[in-house]
Amino acid sequence: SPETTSPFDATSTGKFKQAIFRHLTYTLARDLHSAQPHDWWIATSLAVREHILSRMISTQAVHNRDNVRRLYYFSLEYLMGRLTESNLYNTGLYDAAREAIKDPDIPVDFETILNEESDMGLGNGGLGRLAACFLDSLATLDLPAIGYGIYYEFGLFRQAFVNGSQVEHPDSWMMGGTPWGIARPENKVTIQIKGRVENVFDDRGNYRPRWVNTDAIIGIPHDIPVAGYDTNTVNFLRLWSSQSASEFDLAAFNSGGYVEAVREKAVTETISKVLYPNDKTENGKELRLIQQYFFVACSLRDIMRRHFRNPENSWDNFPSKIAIQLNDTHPAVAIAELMRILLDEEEMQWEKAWGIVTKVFAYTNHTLLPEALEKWSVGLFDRVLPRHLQIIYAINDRLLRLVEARWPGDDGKKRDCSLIEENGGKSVRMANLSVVASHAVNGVAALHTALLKKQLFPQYDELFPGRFQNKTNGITPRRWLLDCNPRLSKLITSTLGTDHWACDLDLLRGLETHADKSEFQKAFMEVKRDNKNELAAIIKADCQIEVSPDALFDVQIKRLHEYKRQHLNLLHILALYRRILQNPNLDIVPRVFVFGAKAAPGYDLAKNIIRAINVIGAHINADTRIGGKIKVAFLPNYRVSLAEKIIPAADLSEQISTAGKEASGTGNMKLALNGALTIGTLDGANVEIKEEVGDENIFIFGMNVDEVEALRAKGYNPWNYYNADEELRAIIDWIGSDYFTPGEHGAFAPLHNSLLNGGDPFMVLADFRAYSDAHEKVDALYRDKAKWARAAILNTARVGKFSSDRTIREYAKDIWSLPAIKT
Ligand code: 26R
Repeated sequence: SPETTSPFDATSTGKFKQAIFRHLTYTLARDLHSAQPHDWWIATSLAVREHILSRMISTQAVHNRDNVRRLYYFSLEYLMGRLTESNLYNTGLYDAAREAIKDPDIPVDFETILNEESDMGLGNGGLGRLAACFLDSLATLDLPAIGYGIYYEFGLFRQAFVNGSQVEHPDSWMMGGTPWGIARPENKVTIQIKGRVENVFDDRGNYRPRWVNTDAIIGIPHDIPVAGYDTNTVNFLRLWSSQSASEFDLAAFNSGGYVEAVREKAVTETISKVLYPNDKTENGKELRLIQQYFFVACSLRDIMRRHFRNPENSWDNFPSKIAIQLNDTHPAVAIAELMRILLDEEEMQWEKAWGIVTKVFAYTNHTLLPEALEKWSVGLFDRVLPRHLQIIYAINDRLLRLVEARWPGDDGKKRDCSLIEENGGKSVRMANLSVVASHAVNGVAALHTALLKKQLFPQYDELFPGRFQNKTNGITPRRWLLDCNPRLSKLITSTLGTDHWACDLDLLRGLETHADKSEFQKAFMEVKRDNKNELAAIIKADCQIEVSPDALFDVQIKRLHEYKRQHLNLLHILALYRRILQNPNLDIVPRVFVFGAKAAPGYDLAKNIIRAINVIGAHINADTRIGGKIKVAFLPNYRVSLAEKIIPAADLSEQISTAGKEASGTGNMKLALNGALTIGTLDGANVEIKEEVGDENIFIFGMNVDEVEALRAKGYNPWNYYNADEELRAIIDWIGSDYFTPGEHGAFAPLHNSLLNGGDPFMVLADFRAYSDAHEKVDALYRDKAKWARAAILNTARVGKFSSDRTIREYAKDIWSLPAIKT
């Protein structure tokens, strides 16, 4: 039974304790009495790190000795969250550590110690968190893999609210040192940027361009170990920080320009300073392109060093040993860099070089939104990477010849396929480059992949049949159930009689037979209630709002974006508020609306929506006339560690994007796994969640993709909905008035305007009535405690498909051909 299989006896607890004290004294040079909670966190982390590092060394020794095929995941973002707790769980040392810390000489409790850790927030949202879940699954499945990215000194900004408005603060997550990043200066590399190309021909008349007058940048790797769950495999994430290669500019130095010389050096070092906080396109920002090139150039050098240090290896077996996955187009310049190395440095023939490149690379697309597709103006590209631009043009020439052969004389097809967009100024389309140079291109949910083929890249789907495939996203069940929801985990383990579900999530289907048992329903909902009480305490502390665990916790947590439609949620809140004011005896289920969302700093409408939710929420919370029937809590600084508190406490999961706009979503999976019911559109992975949990256990509403398209084609006019719906009209007028912001006219004008005169691009008004009706069904079901409990249980029981283990197995089989290596 699970109770007796725990390997953590007094010995391991004792050893763990010794390790903590040893690190406190000999690594941190701290004395027992002066040690701060932060020191205890570092000492605890170093105690578990020892175990992880010895496994990492042996894993890597086997991978290197056996010259195994590896996957290299290239991503500008990794949203890792906290590492100490998940590493304790994955290594099986959690119980030992918790017991060790009960020692009377340790004056802080376990939770306080774990709370000392800053999130490693090196990502914006879905794409970055997906990369982190994938690393966990890769290691857990014993797949040889290395993640590559940037060691940003500042991750995604910390969010505060001032008068309801978002203000950004720097996230100095490294301050005070992190035990998880291991600098490897011995593996530093030097890369080149800028300069110009000299067109030289060799004796035989071959074009031998020379890239000259470049600036040199040094990359220093920092390794974050990634320990699999319940296995010896430890992979790592290698993140680069930039350093100036040139010593101080001596001329400036000697002429008294000391400060100027040092500043010059500092510019290079800004490359790895900060994560760009946008999830819409960052076109035209030179530093962003330099970040992308810096990290892929360093990573390719590192891959080559590893490959060629084995004398058996050559370029001929390079593609059989190396698979590179591009996490969106952000690292796509790697394609041009590998071509440059092969053509210019290795003097390889084009066809051979191109053969290697296309075998090595595969590309994942994460968005269909046109404003998030990366494009670089040819002028900027030429300034930063002149030789790479030439190579992209050369790829394009060959591509257009292929297109001409396939569709003779068809200029439209050429325009669609070209890597260069010619709209006034020319720009490089990074998505097109990625599709053309990859042997596999995947979308992240079935619907998304279908739209990718049909809407975004029909020309390439015809030109390269079979290249596009689907890989529905997943989440790691370790962090998103086992670690974050210990109460539910314990209940599941005792009910199933095994804890193996954490690496075989389909086992949760075994809960189905318990879904109708009132005993189990009671236990399941008690877990939920305890989790809601915990979240209520956080809401009290962070928002100064009292909420009751009897209320339905209605949760929307994700980046703030028009297409995600937080403003649709707000309209519903206003409708409820108005209905209660009109009828104070209205019998509704009390609700707490929980929000968590950061807006890109330059995204004014998103910021206005945040302010509207905060200000209107505060007004509602303070209105004694409504007897606390609805409360609105917008938790500041949404991040991974906060998600881990919110998700286990959620009753209802808001997944309400305009159909066709959310590629997949992964929060939807986390919430369903933790027993929240979804209210959502037929968008992204919601479609597949519905298929798994069954129509009765999800609230689907609104237009589907075809209906959205038909309405758009017909000519969408939000005024029609405004005029036809009395309640909707009253609410929108409310937003447009200064009712919630006395004396401050037009406070929500950007929001108000986007819904009406701005044309309501995401069709909020069109879906409002269906959304409101769906919420009435939610209300009705929630009143029936047994029925709700049953549906919640069935959500947990039936979403095993969305384990990132399943996703990674599919990538390993269909894209990477990557065998597992048990070490
Ligand atoms: C160009 C740059 C500024 C940029 C564009 C877009 C930077 C970041 C993004 C974020 C996008 C690509 C993203 O996070 N997409 C999300 O990926 C998730 C994982 O696949 C999906 O679940 C989610 O639906 C999608 O929005």
